Amino acid sequence: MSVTTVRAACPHDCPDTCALRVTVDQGRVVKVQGDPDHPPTHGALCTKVSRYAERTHHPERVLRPLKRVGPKGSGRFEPISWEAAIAEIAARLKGIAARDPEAIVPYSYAGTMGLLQGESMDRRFFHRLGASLLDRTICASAGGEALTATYGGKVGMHLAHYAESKLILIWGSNSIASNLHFWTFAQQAKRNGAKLICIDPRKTETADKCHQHIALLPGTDGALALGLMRELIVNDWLDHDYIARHTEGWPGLRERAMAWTPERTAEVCGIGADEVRQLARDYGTTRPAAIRLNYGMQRVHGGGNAVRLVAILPALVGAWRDAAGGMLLSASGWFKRFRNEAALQRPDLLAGRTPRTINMVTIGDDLLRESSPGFGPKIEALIVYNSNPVAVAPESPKVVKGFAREDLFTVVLEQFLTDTADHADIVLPATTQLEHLDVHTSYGHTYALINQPAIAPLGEAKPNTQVFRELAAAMGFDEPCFRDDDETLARTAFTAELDFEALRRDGWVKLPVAEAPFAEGGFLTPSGKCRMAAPGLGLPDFVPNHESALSTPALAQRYPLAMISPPARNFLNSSFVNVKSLRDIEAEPLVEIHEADALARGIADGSIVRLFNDRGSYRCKAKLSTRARPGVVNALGIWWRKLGLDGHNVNELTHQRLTDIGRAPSFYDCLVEVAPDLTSA
Ligand SMILES: Nc1nc2c(c(=O)[nH]1)N[C@H]1C(S)=C(S)[C@@H](COP(=O)(O)OP(=O)(O)OC[C@H]3O[C@@H](n4cnc5c(=O)[nH]c(N)nc54)[C@H](O)[C@@H]3O)O[C@H]1N2
Ligand SMILES: Nc1nc2c(c(=O)[nH]1)N[C@H]1C(S)=C(S)[C@@H](COP(=O)(O)OP(=O)(O)OC[C@H]3O[C@@H](n4cnc5c(=O)[nH]c(N)nc54)[C@H](O)[C@@H]3O)O[C@H]1N2
Ligand SMILES: [Mo]
Repeated sequence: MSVTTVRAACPHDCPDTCALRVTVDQGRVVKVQGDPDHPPTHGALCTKVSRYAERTHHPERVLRPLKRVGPKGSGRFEPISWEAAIAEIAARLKGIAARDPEAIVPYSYAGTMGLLQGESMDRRFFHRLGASLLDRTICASAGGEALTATYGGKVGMHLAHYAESKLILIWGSNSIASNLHFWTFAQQAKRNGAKLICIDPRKTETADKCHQHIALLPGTDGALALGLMRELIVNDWLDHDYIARHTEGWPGLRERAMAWTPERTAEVCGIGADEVRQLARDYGTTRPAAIRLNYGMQRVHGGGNAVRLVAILPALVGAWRDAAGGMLLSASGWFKRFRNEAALQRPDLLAGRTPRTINMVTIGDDLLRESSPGFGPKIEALIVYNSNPVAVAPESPKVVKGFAREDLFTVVLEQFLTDTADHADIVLPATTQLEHLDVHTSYGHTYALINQPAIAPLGEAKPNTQVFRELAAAMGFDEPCFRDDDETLARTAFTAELDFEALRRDGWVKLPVAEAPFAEGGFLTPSGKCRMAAPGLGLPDFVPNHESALSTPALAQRYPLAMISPPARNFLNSSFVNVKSLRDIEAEPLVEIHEADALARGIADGSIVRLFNDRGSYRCKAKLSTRARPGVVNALGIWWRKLGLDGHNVNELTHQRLTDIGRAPSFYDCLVEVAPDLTSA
């Protein structure tokens, strides 16, 4: 066999959705590179994905179906055949479905963002079965719904135009770690004289490279946006014409904003009043001004309201008039018109049934619930794919207890024996992106991509689509749609407006989106205006954290430190934690703590500490660091529990309370105390 190069797409949950060139030699992937011709990728890859051959050919890949032989969580399995595995799953599901199909719950997220392996045959299967629906809220729904309330969709600026901005607010985003291909454009802007300001409680590697860093307290972005609005008003830095023609609801919001003096804003945000004034001056007087908002700032109680308030700012100053002005949180809404979601997922197979919906955020509580009229049937079976909930869902003590239930039947489709797979009754070996076909949209740019399989499936691994095809057959679902192959699914995924032949030929297709999409208004709302007051939501306001000195002073006395747990640069959520070369860079689970907070607690740099609150405790290494501001600790995530120090990870401490909008988790809204770990002395 000769050496070949295949066009692929990165499947991971990241705004960049890179185009890949995969080099294959003798049926083995030897190199994965960024495609130099794909504009957003421009030939560059992050460290993680440039090591993709190591992940795909990892010696610990699950390559055969496995059946549990030890207690749940022990990770003790024996191999079984595919026939036996499918037959057993079908028999168990049939038995449960005969009583109540809603006792069966799918659990999936964005382990792959591919439309085929993530949301096609699986959805058809569960719709036909009448299983519970899953509210896929674990990441972006607070911000997503807030954006839709404001603009009518998850839409924003073009990535490439950031290069021409003169001011960029990098707001709740560690771009160098989690949005690397945006950073390239931000750097171009910087070289052209733009000012870059990072708004983040943590002094990230991105903050290091900006001109200014505003280290506000977690969950106070809404207050900062209101404070900025007041300064824009009193200094008359508003674009009155744009506001009059292209927005609705400003008079009410204007009145609300006037209560946010720089002093009040500064006090709530834990920053200086001059920082508020200067930020407003920069934003009100620089053109073009762009904001790169990201999901980090919406993982708090008031995350939805905060995104609404920030999303209004570009309309107030008329920033949208320039292609290099405005803002971007997500671009995924641009794809809506080109997607054939119903044809791919077939909600019509529900045949008039409306199953209950389980919120993936509260899986810990929900697995521990009994049947009740309000909840519906007790959860009896869980089919997990493209997700590692035992590691990533909030409040692990409850999640683990739920997954450990002996009466729960759990199937996990996985590439590796994750913390979740360890709790499965049956593990089914899944292919990686280099072994299956898929098509992709993006939430950070406007190119659709195709992923051609580079190599044959390793061992007995199968694509998710194939597993659900086989399960459908075993369940006796005989609708022809369950026989669609991946090629057919790929063609079904997009409407005729997107040229599928061009996608196949070139590897990607750029959507036709105007360069300055809202220069003349034209938002995707019914009125075409940017909505400050939104139906059902009214005007946005500052919503304090579930847990903070401001909202829960008594709790804050016992647990005085705010903990955030943003991604570690070399992991992607819990993916890649088991790739040794990447784990070696991260070394071990750690918490960054400011020197003042450490000294007050007798914590030495490099020592093992215990982070705790009423929900649980977690041991890791303390790093005294100016990356942490006083009062806030940064516990970088998301380690596999079993690769941590004591079989726990940071989600031992987080809670399941939801955001104001979007039913999302509040991972970064969490009070803790930190103490030296005496057991390790
Ligand atoms: N390397 C790497 N890249 C990733 C990921 C990863 O795990 N690793 N995850 C991917 C996924 S799933 C997602 S959703 C995106 C996430 O990427 P982002 O949307 O950028 O979100 P986070 O990384 O959660 O947080 C970004 C920054 O927000 C800060 N932050 C925390 N709380 C607040 C707050 O209250 N206000 C403000 N202003 N900032 C706050 C954090 O300190 C962090 O530096 O990245 C994707 N890319
Ligand atoms: N404390 C804290 N918790 C967090 C966050 C945080 O910042 N702090 N971030 C949250 C966010 S933003 C998100 S998006 C969630 C992410 O949570 P998840 O969506 O669960 O993401 P991963 O942890 O990357 O796990 C994805 C799994 O899917 C598997 N997988 C990948 N491709 C395939 C495939 O083709 N087939 C199958 N069957 N499996 C596949 C991978 O091996 C991996 O184990 O975590 C959330 N949890
Ligand atoms: Mo995410």
